[in-house]
Amino acid sequence: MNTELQMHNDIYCTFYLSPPPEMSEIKATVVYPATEKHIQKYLRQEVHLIRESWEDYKNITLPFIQSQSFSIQWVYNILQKKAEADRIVHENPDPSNGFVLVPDLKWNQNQLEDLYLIALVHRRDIKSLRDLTAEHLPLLRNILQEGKEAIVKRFGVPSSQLRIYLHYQPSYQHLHVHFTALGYDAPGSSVERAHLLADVIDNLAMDSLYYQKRALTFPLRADEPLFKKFQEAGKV
Ligand code: G7M
Repeated sequence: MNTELQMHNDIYCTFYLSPPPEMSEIKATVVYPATEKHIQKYLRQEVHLIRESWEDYKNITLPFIQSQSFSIQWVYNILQKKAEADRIVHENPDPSNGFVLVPDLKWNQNQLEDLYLIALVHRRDIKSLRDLTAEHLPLLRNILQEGKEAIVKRFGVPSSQLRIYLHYQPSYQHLHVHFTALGYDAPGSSVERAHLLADVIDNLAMDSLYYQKRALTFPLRADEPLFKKFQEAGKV
């Protein structure tokens, strides 16, 4: 490796390093054609927290989601084995309580430090955390149990080193669960977005309507149309 000293002071040095080509590979994700929403998603923006009551969900968020057409074709492609079929780590084929576990788009699978998989449910009628009731407990328990087992079997990572959670709001309105290495500060794993699956299961077991009662907090970028809807309703 080529090294060039930039600064030296006592026991502190900084260097410029030029790794050889075989060590400087860059993984690039291409979205083509990208919608305006994709472009906004990857731009740095001012972010605000929204505190969404159940009424806000019904009156503002849900109508907005229903008016949008952010495609989830990639999810259906995975579920129907039209894409990423060779990447499937585990599948429970049951139509109501089954799911597919695949490596997330963000993980190149070269190292376990940033392990990232995603479980996509087979049923198509659950948009997000807000739709979950005790009826979905068997499905959620399957994801938690079988997901952990599949990951330790395939990658040797024990469940005590996994962060297993849902996003609220998710980017894609088809229920999915994130599995990331605990030591990896994965994007979207912060408190304002991540809900641990084990906690979701406990909450639903205590109260079937838990997620149809409580307020949920989530971040929105200032230029997002949903943020404008909350602004218009005087909620921010
Ligand atoms: O919870 P949220 O909707 O924000 O997360 C969606 C997750 O799906 C992200 O972690 C994405 O990286 C992942 N993802 C998105 N796409 C378009 C794909 C895809 O085509 N394949 C796979 N395997 N993961 C994806």
